[in-house]
Amino acid sequence: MNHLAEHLAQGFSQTPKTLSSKYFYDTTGSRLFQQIMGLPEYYPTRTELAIFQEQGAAIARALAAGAGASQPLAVVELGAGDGLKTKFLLRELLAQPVALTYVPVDISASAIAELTASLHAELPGLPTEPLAAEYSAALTTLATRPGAKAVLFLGSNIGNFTPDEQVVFLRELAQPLTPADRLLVGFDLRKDPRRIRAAYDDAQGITAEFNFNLLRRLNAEAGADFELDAWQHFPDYDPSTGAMRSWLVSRRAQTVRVAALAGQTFDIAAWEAIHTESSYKFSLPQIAGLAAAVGLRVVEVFQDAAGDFADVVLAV
Ligand code: AVJ
Repeated sequence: MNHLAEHLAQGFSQTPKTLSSKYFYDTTGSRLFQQIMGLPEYYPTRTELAIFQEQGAAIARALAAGAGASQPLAVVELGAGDGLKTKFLLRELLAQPVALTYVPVDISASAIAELTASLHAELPGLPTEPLAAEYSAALTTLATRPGAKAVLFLGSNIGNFTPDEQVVFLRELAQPLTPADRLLVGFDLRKDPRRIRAAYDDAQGITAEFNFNLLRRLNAEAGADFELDAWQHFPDYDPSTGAMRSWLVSRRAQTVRVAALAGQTFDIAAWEAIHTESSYKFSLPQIAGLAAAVGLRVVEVFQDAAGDFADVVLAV
């Protein structure tokens, strides 16, 4: 039994049925997410990019401050993706008086391969140690690698975790850090709920394709027989909790058969919803509370002028 089939069996035994957004990112999914980042409705990427373009030098100084000139600095990025935004920060970090190594970590092997190639071309002087792996592998790197670390967790990837998981994960990230280390976390901030919802419900239907790709992947890799046109992409935002959630809603009663689960079948009721992603939105007091809960101090907060997004430097 493969791990995707196992995940399906586990997620479909829950109420509501659930699939993890980490399985969005096969080659097709990574390409679709790149398209999403360029959509007019999807503001987070270009907003964080603007923060790096306008305040990159100050962010780089804050990240390198603990390392000083005496020890090497490893920039470990969780969920590096195509690295488009990070390249701006890396250029600024290369201007700092510190010996730099970049360790991009991503669950998508194709994204890591493309990123490595583009870094060799665009930043040939930067030693790079790519890792095609889940976040947990990065935690091992953090605990065992000598020298100072700047850990990057950008793009509001943290929003994919539930509030409880956010605390657990940040605590795990903070645990191996020393006073020389820094953590830079990107948070998408609470704003007009209609703007938030529109970012996950674009007019061109790319986000819907991204969501459907999960079913396509289960068909290809777990031998499932999901019929894509029997499903609807449905995003909803709860402004009281900041929970932006994506669902796949079944348009009719249907039965799905999964070859990799020895032909096991799952009955899905008409208009039953499968939860596929959460993208939590944050307030600044909430971010401060999260940092305090895991024993981190807020060193500096960088925001765009409109207050749509925050990049927060944290330290032990
Ligand atoms: C990559 C997890 C930050 O939640 O905004 C974009 C993924 N999902 N559109 C997000 C995503 C639908 C994105 N993250």
